[in-house]
Amino acid sequence: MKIAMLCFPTPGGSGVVAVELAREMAGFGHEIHLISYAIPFRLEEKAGVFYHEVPLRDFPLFPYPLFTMEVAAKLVAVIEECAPQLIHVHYALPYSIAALLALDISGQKQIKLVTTIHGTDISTWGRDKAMHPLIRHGLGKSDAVTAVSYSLRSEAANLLNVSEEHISVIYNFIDTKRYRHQPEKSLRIKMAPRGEKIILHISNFRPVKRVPDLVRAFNLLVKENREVVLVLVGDGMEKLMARKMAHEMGISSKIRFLETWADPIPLFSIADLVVLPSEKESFGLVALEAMACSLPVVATHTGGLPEVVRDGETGLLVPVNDWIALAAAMRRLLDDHEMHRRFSMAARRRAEQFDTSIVIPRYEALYQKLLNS
Ligand code: GMT
Repeated sequence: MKIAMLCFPTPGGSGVVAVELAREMAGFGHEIHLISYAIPFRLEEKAGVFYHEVPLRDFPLFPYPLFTMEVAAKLVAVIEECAPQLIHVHYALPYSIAALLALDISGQKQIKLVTTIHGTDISTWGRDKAMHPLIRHGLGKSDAVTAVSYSLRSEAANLLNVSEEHISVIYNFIDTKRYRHQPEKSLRIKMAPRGEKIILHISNFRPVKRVPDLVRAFNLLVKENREVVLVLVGDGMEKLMARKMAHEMGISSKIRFLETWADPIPLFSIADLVVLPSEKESFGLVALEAMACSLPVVATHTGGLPEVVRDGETGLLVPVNDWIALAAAMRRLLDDHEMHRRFSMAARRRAEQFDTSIVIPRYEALYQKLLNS
């Protein structure tokens, strides 16, 4: 098959899923044309994966760039040059609309369109009624729509008043051969020189990630004189706020602020816990990556997280916006060695249920079905 895939290049789950799906499909002998406005995060060279960059032109007359048009124009060019049979867009807006425009312009009616909804394309844009006609149009005109969790599917159906039957759930996936516990002693010593327990958080620090809740919860643990460090990885709007809070609480020396890491496996492998205090998380790819590395998860009971993290088995789920409960869950797992060991093993087993070998064939079957129809 020849497939064109559109995704965002910034560090984030939807781009990671697109890149990994492209790699896996190329591994099965398919030709993948990945389209984005910058080289996607974690994209490595792979035979069968071809990258096409959307040029973002400045136009001094108008303040807002014509992003959707630029994407459509690039897609028209890719359709002409590479003749994909199918377009798979990751994130409903603006990509499904750009793809429909490109298909209309190119006149290639036989090319199929698949849209995968990932999260805030529904939970944020879907709350803005003015955007409903566009999202509904993008999803309604797609030949197939997939959601990364049941929770996201029902949220989309409720918010947009579309039928759940039109949306199939295909969970995000993980290569459990690559993602596994492989600790580096030197990294552990660097992060926690006094043998402290390591609490890890990786995100893009958007308000939806609620990083301040984690800093507050961590502060409670530090004030109990526990030997703990917090490793905060990534960049985004609330990083400065987290630094400021840490400074005011007098706990800066206990927090390591790291830039975005392309390969998180070493960090998952030295940590004792990963924490996702998010307000909303349609799936929580970081939780799955951590579990594959045998790391228990403390997270909020929201969105698709309960579908990934088994509460009381592979992690502990707490209410959103409750840092006292967050601290209590972290405390339980850090103090109870037997529970931690059990959860680590169960986390790995749970992650294996999302292995690429199980999930990728579902995408392949979907593509094949559409091409045969
Ligand atoms: O939709 C977003 O907020 C961005 C998106 C991303 O690109 O990081 O994240 C979403 O998609 C991921 C991959 O499917 C999921 O693992 C994340 O849970 C989801 N984020 C939210 O729902 C906030």
